[in-house]
Amino acid sequence: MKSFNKNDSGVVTVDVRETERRPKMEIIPAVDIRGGKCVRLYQGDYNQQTVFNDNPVTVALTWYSQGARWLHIVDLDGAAAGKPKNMEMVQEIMKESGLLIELGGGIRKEEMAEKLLCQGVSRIILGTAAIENRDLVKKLCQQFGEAIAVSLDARDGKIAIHGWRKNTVLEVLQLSREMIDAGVKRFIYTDIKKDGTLTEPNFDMINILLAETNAPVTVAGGITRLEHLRRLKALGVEGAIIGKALYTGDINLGEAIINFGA
Ligand code: AMZ
Repeated sequence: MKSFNKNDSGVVTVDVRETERRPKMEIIPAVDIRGGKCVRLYQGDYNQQTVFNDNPVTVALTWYSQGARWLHIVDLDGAAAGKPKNMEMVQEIMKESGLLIELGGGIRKEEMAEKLLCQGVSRIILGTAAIENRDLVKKLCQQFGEAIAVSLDARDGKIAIHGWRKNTVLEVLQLSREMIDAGVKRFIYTDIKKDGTLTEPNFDMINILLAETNAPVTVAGGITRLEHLRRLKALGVEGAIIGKALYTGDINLGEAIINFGA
């Protein structure tokens, strides 16, 4: 793990605390925040929302107590608005939970990315910026390396941006190749049509993506059973993000971590 700091002269420094590669798959619970609450959407549709808890901090503490090290936070208001909207809540989660945080949703500006990483977010996720601002992606990767993840959020194989409300014609593999060229070190792949559906991950696409890229890939969308985690681990994904299945009880986080996690 690395952490970033800004010194009095405004220079960003890096503190390398731990560098070993982790052979195990990281099991990462997801907290999606909208209007300050912990929600899940169905296929990313803002009109199909379930509120699972009024207080995301309580939820984060629960996942921590069950053995999570990382928390995947999506600021859904931020993804729709184009800038983070739930930062107070994210800061509270960081302060209270001790979890390592990966955060996405509305991170589209250099200053914001830098601020978040210096405030203690361990990894930031860029979605829309990967399509609309390649220079930003390049610059951030040069400066922050593995702390930058690009999300490959795809509907029917094509990347979607702006809170998944805008479709593009770009395919997952095309974007992943272009992002590797831009210096991106890790990806998060989400199949939008699987997300929040409690069905199964898109194993076909995950296979293809893993065969194509050497960069670590974390996957999200549709993970509903321990069997899915077993298969994902066998495929060699870096991480598995679980959302709705944790909230419905389809997957018990502690059990998942003991069996398949870091
Ligand atoms: O559920 C959604 N509609 C949604 C979602 N979960 N829209 C965006 N996102 C997430 C992406 C990524 O982590 O998976 O927001 C992040 C990308 O945000 P942006 O603002 O960089 O495109």
